[in-house]
Amino acid sequence: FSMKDELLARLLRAGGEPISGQQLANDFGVSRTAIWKHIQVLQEEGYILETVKKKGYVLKSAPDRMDAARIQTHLETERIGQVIHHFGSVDSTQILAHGFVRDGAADGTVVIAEEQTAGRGRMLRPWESTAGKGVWMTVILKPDIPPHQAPQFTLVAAVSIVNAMKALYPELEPEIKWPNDILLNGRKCTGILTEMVAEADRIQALLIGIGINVNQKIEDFPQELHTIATSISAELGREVDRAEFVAKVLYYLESYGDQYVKNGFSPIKALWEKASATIGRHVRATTLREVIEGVAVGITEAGVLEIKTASGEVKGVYSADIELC
Ligand code: BTX
Repeated sequence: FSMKDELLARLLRAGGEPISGQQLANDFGVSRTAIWKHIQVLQEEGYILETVKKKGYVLKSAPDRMDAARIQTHLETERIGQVIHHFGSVDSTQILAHGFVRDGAADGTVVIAEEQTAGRGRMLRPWESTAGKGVWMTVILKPDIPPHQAPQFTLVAAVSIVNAMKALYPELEPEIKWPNDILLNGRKCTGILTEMVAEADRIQALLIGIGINVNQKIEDFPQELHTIATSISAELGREVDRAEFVAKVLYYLESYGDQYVKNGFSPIKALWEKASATIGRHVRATTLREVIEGVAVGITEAGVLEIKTASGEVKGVYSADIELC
């Protein structure tokens, strides 16, 4: 971790008590001036720090940011999030994550940004990623499963996010729209984009891209999203701590991801169906080849959506846009 992160972690742990510059300098093996420089960087980022004479630095207040040290104070995982690369503004965490994978990133590495200027959804659609308001992250996983089992990780991620929302904000009733949307009161607040780097028979890495609208007001979204998008805070009526929320998402992602790899898809499938807004509904599925209308009857062990058409035929859909009719 960077020295800035270590310093921030120390200040957070001190819980409002001063820490002396000399002490920090000794512990990090650097000069007091070096410490002072990092304190200045934190101040520029919005952390309010006070210098108490003869005693040292005190952290008075922290802005809503997702610095590694902030997420890690809440983290309950063994692997996911042990390495976090946090950025201010990037084009897309997904693009950066591919670079980290090429450089041999460890299983569980998280790439997270305050803002994305070229966030993307499926089929290269744009993903709106307002600065400082959402969770824009890519989690790099290296599960020991064959490539054909990778798509189910989108559903594992969806179940994880739903459970993180329910654990922290029990007032919310998140629902999953197959395969990768999470809705609050019928509006989209989350998108998931799973990409894979693989050889013929083994996964080298999964890149689970997660975009969650957290603290936006409806006016913060561009006009075309006003009627279809929402955020956690718009539904709750208050702002929330994004770092705490990210830690909870990572916790469930590790626990359900491990469960999937160990015990197969059945337990996840049950959780998914419980949170589903799709099953039992009349849907219109637009795939690259055709439009299928009917009642969504369930998902298979492979995560495929099954739709029963008017003629009684059950069709499996691997990838599509779903409209709930
Ligand atoms: P998707 O293709 O299902 O959804 C994209 C569509 O959703 C857009 O065409 C637009 O209509 C709508 N949309 C765009 N932005 C938002 C938003 N903020 N809230 C609600 N609706 C929106 C979903 O693709 C997958 C999104 C993954 C995003 C993450 S963020 C971290 C990572 N980096 C990156 O570039 N992508 C992923």
